[in-house]
Amino acid sequence: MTKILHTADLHLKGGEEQRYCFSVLDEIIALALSEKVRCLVISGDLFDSFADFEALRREVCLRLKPLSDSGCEIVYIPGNHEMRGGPADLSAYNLDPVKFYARPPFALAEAGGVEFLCVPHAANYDGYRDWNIPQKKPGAARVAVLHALNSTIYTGPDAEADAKAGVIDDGFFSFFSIDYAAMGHVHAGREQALGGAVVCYPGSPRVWRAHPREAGPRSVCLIETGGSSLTPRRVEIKSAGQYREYALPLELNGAPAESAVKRLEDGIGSLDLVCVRLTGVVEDENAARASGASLCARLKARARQVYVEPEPIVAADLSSNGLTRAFLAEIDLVKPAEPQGAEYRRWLLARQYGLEALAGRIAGAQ
Ligand SMILES: [Mn+2]
Repeated sequence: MTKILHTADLHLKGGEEQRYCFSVLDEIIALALSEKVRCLVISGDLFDSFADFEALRREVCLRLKPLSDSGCEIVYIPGNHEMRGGPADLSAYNLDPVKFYARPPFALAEAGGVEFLCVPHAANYDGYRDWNIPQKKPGAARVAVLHALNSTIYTGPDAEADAKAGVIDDGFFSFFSIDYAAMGHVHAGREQALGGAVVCYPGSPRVWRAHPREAGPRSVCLIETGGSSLTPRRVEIKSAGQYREYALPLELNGAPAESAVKRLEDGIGSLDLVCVRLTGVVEDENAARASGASLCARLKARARQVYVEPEPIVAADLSSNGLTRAFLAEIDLVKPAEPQGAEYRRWLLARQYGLEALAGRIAGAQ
């Protein structure tokens, strides 16, 4: 039995985020040590850019040294991000004690009875059927290490990165008798059986940016060979925090309801990246903007990073409109006595929708 830890897309970055990035790396290293894994596989985009690769690789190697000293093999291929702003071939770089397989088109390695087919990122992999790769040894497990898009598993737009990744077709996995494909590039995390292999994107182990595809717990994958299946077990990385997105309606006066802000605050962790869209109908755009600024300052005390985007519908003089006044008087009659709970939230939403409809109607009549 050989235990492997698989991660990808850490996107280590200097500057403001460096401390956060390294805390995530340290948690992954601590996990590899405590699980006594034989091999740590890093499937590309370990660094956010070539500049980060240059600036941080020495520090990364230092941090990985104790893991290597414990007998763990560290297998790493470059993704599309390592090459951003740098050379397309990084094979001249020595990342000792990390085994850095950057020479295109592939390298074969072996550790703990597992064969690793390491494929550094390339614009395309069209010629793979001509690669001279021996048959898999009887009884061995074969792991492909790739940073690429597979369109069967991930059908969405290639919006994980600004630069496009090479596409690997389904035939690759059966052609080389792959048992487990340790993939990188898709930050959301996916896995699927394809051509006899379990093809797995662990997803980014940290929150890289404010985007829905970065939502949910961040994790890495633990795999054990020797059993009947190479199904990965996901392990959550706690120091990553989470990406959380909210829509917070503003009142007519441009301020959010205090109870709604409190509820939002209660759901936030100190390591989270939080994005709040301010919605609703307001009479004064400046009041909405001021609320946004003060909410941002307030949430920054609770989270790692906060973005507040005021996007309300602005309808000046809405409350002096006769129809609006009648609507507000009417809906106030059915206001729940308790200013919290599901019933109150439904009432607020109904009031909000009503105001939005009225604002649209008044704008249309002008
Ligand atoms: Mn990538």
